[in-house]
Amino acid sequence: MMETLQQASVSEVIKAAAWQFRADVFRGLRAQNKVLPCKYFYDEIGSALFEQITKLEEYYPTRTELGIMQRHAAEMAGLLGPNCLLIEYGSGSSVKTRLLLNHVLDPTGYIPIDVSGEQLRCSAHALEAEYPDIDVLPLCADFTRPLNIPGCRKPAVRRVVYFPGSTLGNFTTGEAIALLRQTASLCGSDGGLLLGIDLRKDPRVLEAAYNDRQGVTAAFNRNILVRINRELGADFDLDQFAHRAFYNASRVRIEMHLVSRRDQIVRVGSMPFFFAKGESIHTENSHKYSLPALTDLAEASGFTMERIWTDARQYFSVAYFTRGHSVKDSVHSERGGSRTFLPRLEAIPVTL
Ligand code: AVJ
Repeated sequence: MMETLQQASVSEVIKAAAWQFRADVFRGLRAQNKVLPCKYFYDEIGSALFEQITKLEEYYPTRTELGIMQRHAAEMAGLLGPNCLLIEYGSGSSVKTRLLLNHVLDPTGYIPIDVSGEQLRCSAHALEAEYPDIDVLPLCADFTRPLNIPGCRKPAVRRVVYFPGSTLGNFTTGEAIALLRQTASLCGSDGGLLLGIDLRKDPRVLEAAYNDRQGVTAAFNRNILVRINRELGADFDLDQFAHRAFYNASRVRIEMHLVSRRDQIVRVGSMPFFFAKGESIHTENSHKYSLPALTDLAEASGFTMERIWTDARQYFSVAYFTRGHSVKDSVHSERGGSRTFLPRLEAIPVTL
């Protein structure tokens, strides 16, 4: 059953988010090497475009991860154990989550977290109907910010964060470690992290996945400019920015850029920004991991690698990290409130 959370300042939260978007865009476009944070891809249109990407022949990650989940969800659920509170980072359409929820024994609750409010509301609604015994408590938030995890009716034995979709790949190593350390603290000493992450492979396979023939990825990339045009009153000419995605071997990542086709001035509100011909806006990194690199990541973040599942081609992996015997941490009490606190403007509990 879904509870309705009371939050006095939802409109304030929305205003703060809009202000943050403007600040991030201005800072990114003023920088020496222009950059836009990839989390801003996911407005309603961007989320729909990403759903389309996941169905492309060239884009192997989603269906590969789904295959791993289909094959091993029961075993994963066994490791998670009974009565866990499942928290999901970047829940999107929650397709993979269903595979887990079908096997986890009496979860006390499911907390999907996503920046895309509309999609979150829709998928949480559907899940609530499908799993009437589970408290579904969606949070519209940026999961890199401190989170206040709402309490459920039943106390949880452990908190498990499910972080699928290779979203962690969007973070640099330093950012990834910071996020996972925060996650370790969020889920406590008995907690776990189930992480879905893309693996290193033939660069031709990688580059094809981000340069699909239908141009859906190009549209997804340009949509961030469409969003800036609409929400910040800018005049980006979409035809004057080329989609570019390539494998950066030394940094082990796919990079996406939007490259200016000519010298041009773009106005965001009344603020002009100059683009030289060939100058790029760096819009996304998608880091690719090796299995040893994943173990290192776990260790650097206060976790222990418990188990790892991959597909036959070793294209993608799902890893289960626990707190093992690493950093000591206090035990969480579901009722006693969490160690992290909620700055008022960080998260919108979604009311259904
Ligand atoms: C959603 C972060 C997994 O990095 O592959 C897809 C997003 N960008 N095509 C990825 C994306 C271009 C994606 N993740």
